[in-house]
Amino acid sequence: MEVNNNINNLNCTGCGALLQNNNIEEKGYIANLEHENCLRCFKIKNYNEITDYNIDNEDFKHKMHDIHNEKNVYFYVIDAFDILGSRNKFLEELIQNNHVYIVINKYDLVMKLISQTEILKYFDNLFGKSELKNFEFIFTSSLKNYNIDNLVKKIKNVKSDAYFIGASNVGKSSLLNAVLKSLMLHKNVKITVSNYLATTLDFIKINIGTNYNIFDCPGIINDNSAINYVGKDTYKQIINNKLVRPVTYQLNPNQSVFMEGLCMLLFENDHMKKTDKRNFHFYKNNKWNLHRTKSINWKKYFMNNVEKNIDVKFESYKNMQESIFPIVKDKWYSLFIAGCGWVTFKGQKNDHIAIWTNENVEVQLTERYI
Ligand SMILES: Nc1nc2c(ncn2[C@@H]2O[C@H](COP(=O)(O)OP(=O)(O)OP(=O)(O)O)[C@@H](O)[C@H]2O)c(=O)[nH]1
Ligand SMILES: [Mg+2]
Repeated sequence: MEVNNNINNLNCTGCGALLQNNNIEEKGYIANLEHENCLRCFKIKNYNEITDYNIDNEDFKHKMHDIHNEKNVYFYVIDAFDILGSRNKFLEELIQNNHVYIVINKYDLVMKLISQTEILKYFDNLFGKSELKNFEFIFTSSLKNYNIDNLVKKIKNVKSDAYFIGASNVGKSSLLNAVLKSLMLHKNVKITVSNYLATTLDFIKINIGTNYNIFDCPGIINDNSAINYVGKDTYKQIINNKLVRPVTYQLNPNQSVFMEGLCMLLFENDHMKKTDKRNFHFYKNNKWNLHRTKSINWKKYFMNNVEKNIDVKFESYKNMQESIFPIVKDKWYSLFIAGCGWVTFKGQKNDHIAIWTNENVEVQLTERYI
């Protein structure tokens, strides 16, 4: 019996996986040899239903090393909402000497909240401290078709192969679909996109009629992000696809805010008068509920309320850790929790702000974002 492991070395045009009709459990499975898309892409496109495979980040990193050379141009895509959860140190190191377009995508999520000048200043400062040496920014929204023409211009002008890289779910494939649409080439190729992680499975080569190719790359699953600890049925409650509406809490010293079983903001400040208050502005998925509680009871409250709305999958609550940020200067700050969004507040000298979450979830204090 002939086993058709891989059909003339064709790749699925939706996710890049090598097509095969041997094993339904493996990526690239196709039942009908006339189809261009694998079964998984068909299910995503028609039923928004994802088939999970074991995604090997290490394998992807090796592939990135293999394709990397100093001439490549990179379009490094970042999520304007989840900046910390979408940056990746491995990638930034790898491409540090290349020409990099930092594409701040999903700009629609924040564009009504911050001016172009302010957002540019923030990102300039942030990436000025990174490994990248030769970069420029472009703000886009594939959802609103914002600035896609500008992106197309940049792509047409590259003098080398170009790679769309970044974390999973930042919108790399959606951007390339928008580019193809703007060039009226979308009838030829339509890349599969989804709300879930790890949609694109292998490199997808695109040619728009220039001398060079463009590649859509699989996203890296960032292990610093809280998204890794959320059941996929509740992704929608954490991954943000709508304009963020900040929620403000006025906290007394020794009050805490419970953030849906994923983390807790602790404001324990004995140096303050009991009647003093500070405003905390939470930028998170609008569906995500917050709850204020007394600091004395916070751990008990947390344990009693985990997994109420969001299906949190921390293996053990023993692996929780408190990241404390002592404030040394009176000014505005944004405290990011990877995968979740951020909290903006005006800190005062001697304040202590802390986040309690799983030890693998990265928390970072920066200048005020929004
Ligand atoms: N609000 C908003 N959502 C977007 C935008 N671009 C993409 N999305 C959504 O983000 C999700 C992920 O998009 P994809 O294009 O599949 O992301 P990706 O980076 O290719 O993901 P991987 O293939 O897993 O690496 C989808 O639900 C998109 O609809 C945007 O500009 N704004
Ligand atoms: Mg993709």
